[in-house]
Amino acid sequence: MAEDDPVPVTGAVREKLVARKQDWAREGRLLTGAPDAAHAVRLPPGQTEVKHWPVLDLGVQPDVAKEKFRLRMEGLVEQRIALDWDQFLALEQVDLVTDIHCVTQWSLYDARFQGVPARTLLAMARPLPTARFISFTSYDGYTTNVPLEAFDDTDVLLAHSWNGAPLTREHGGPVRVVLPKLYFWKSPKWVTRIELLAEDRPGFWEVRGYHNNGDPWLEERYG
Ligand SMILES: Nc1nc2c(c(=O)[nH]1)N[C@H]1C(S)=C(S)[C@@H](COP(=O)(O)O)O[C@H]1N2
Ligand SMILES: [Mo]
Repeated sequence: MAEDDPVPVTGAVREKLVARKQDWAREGRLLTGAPDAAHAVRLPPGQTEVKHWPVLDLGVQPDVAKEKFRLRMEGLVEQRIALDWDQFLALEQVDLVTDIHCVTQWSLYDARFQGVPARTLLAMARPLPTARFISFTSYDGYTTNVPLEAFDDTDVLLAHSWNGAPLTREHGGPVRVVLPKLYFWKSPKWVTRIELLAEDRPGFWEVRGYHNNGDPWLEERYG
């Protein structure tokens, strides 16, 4: 949790769900061993298409008031950023239509997100040459990590809208990351802090048996 930005949360961490997903990682559940097939198919190995977007989180959904919202980029950067809601919305906005893939096996096609490109924030903060990894922190205390190259991509967004409407609280509003090339646990909801690091820092699921990289096409579920 970002101690300096407390927001009210409702619910309690669903310990049973966390324990079950940790067991899946230990048992290697859902692994199919299917080959990549060079993306000839749209569905990554072991996935099933869903028509309705499921909600998946730890069971704690923070209520982030717009006045309280801050989006920070810090760590190994030339210029730290701390944007409030209006400053965030004043940045260049883009639309992105993409497929998303959750490690619990569902894939949703053609999700339309609107938000600020990751590259816009990186251009403002200017990562130092020593920055190689990203650690995200969310208002529910969730963390996850990706290599800087994975975040520094044209299809990565700080999204605030989905299908033309504000992102609902359950899907991570006011702002979530959308990083479609990796399993969706690498796309933090209710994000507030983006830290640039020299050393990798595994996040919530990464320390509970989930893969550090998480490429759905390579079926990097557990590791
Ligand atoms: N802050 C936060 N972000 C999170 C999670 C979470 O528990 N907390 N769960 C992750 C997981 S496991 C998935 S599959 C997606 C689910 O996003 P959705 O609920 O919008 O489908 O959010 C990811 N981002
Ligand atoms: Mo997930």
